[in-house]
Amino acid sequence: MDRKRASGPDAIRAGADMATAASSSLDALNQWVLEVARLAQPDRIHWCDGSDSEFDALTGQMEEDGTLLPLDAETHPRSWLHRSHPDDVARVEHLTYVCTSERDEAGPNNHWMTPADGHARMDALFEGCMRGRTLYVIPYCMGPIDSPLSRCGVEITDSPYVVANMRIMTRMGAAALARIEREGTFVRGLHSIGELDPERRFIMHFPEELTIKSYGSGYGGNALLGKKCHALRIASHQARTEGWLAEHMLILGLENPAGETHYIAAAFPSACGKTNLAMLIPPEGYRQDGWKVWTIGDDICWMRPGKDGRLYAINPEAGFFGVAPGTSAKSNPNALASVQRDTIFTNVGLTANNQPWWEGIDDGRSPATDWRGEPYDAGKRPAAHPNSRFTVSAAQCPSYSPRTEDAEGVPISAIVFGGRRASLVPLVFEARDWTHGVLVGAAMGSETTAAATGAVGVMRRDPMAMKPFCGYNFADYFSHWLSFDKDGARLPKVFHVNWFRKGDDGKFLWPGFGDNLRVLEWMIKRVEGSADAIDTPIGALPRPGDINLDGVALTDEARDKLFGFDRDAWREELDGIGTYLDEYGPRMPSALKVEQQRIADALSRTSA
Ligand code: GTP
Ligand code: SPV
Ligand code: MN
Repeated sequence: MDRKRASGPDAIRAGADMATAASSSLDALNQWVLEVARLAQPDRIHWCDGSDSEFDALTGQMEEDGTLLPLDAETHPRSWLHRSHPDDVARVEHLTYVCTSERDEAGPNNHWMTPADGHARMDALFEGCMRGRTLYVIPYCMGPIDSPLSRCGVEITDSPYVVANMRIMTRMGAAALARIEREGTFVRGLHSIGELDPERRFIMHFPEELTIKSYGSGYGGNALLGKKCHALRIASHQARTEGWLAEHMLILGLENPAGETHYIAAAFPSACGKTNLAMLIPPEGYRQDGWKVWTIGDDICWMRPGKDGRLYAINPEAGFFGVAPGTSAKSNPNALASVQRDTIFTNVGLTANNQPWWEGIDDGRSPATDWRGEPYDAGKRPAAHPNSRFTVSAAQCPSYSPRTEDAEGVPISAIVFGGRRASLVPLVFEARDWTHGVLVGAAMGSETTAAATGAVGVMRRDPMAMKPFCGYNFADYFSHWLSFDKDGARLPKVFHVNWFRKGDDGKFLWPGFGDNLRVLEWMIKRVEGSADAIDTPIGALPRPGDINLDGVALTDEARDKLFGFDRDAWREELDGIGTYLDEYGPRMPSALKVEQQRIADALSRTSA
């Protein structure tokens, strides 16, 4: 079958020929492409093969039409800046829907519509929307191409920027198509940038049909459908029925001086530190002793129990779509090294020499142009949008782990939950068992960030960092998590961290970044049984002496707040958690409510 024939003016007719000639497992795909073409009326259809020449042609075309601005070729070879529409700079949670036949399936954590209403609404938007445009068919694989944990999808889009990003973020093209042909199943993602009108924008999911329809945005998680739409919302739904977990987690390997590596998965909400932790460079003394962090993934983790009862994880993605602001040689040298070439930057500022620039890069250069393409004026707006990002292949990261390609995944020793909490929550604590760990995840709170449109800095419950991403009712999701605790399971220990505790002066009390390794070391020693802690009603807390703080200057206030807990304030927190669990009604597993009550009771007893 000559897929090349399907691009060009006769594409739709050629597609029809293909459909009759194709093997049965590709029939459904061809049929769908034809249906979409009939609805959206593109001028051309292009089947993406994922080749270098295709990427070069696409980026060349985008340079010509101004979608991509080439950066300084000496300092940033094969790299570009894309400026998105100023009303299209982040995920849109209020326009994101999960369409299940029963409303309770989607749960109070999702916006809901019936599948029939969802399709009707979206199909009306898609009607004729690709006239004058090319329809790109992107076959992709989430996860190593030969891994049993991986899943395939096909995104149809009219945005070449999306194609270029998907090429970096997923295993895209011929190999994915071959796997789809073999398996006969794939997630369907239909996307159009439409008019980029916030009033005509929806991100809809039909988990029962393994289908996504997204219209009116070209940005990140709204448009790169393999990422949040497939790998979290649809995949979480699949994972529930197939006995695995699809999570908003980084995966890292922590190698100790003895050369042993433990793998850690950590769920922090958007813009709360996953990329940074995944690429951490240990403090000087640790480096000398032989500690090393290996990066497997920075945003999404799929894991399932292996034969030995442990959880094995893969990173379904192949690239990073990372937050630019705050990335510096000091905070995240690995990220900075990764983005020196072959990178697409979105909504960052520019220096006078066409080099990318963002707040916090702190390298002595200064911005000339802001993310909207206007002369930089500090009084007007930041040079880089707070949610500006880089898209780069994971393999370009100096700490990239070869185990990322491991078809079986890596065994997870610890799961870490964490949020952005200016008050109350200590630096780290350990859950006493799996059920307590699930409650700790379910009760996660965090202040909102620029990764989604809406107010920033508002504290909300964001269970397991999945509030915007769980494709079904949270009550059922917590039950699913609890179900992993069964005979033969050797589950990871569960921890909670807070890098963002502030002092009375409003400044962060913990240095964070590389120094977070000190906390990871304690966790791994807890896993191995060689570090101390004190048991408290909220979990096991290290004393300052249990964590290596050599070279870290902490004030008395910092020590008290990072390593202590305020009983009265936690009693209130537990009340809040109880109220939150009750919002889910009788579907909420009783084990979590019993656990919440156990801790609330323990807090009352110790107050006497
Ligand atoms: P998404 O890609 O949106 O899922 O975000 P993420 O969780 O990967 O967050 P990322 O690592 O990009 O960090 C977001 C912001 O938090 C950046 O501005 C970082 O500089 C900042 N940050 C990350 N780690 C730390 C830390 O340990 N301490 C402090 N104070 N800030 C941090
Ligand atoms: C997030 O918001 O958690 C991200 C960026 O990782 S996006 O791809 O837009 O979802
Ligand atoms: Mn994310």
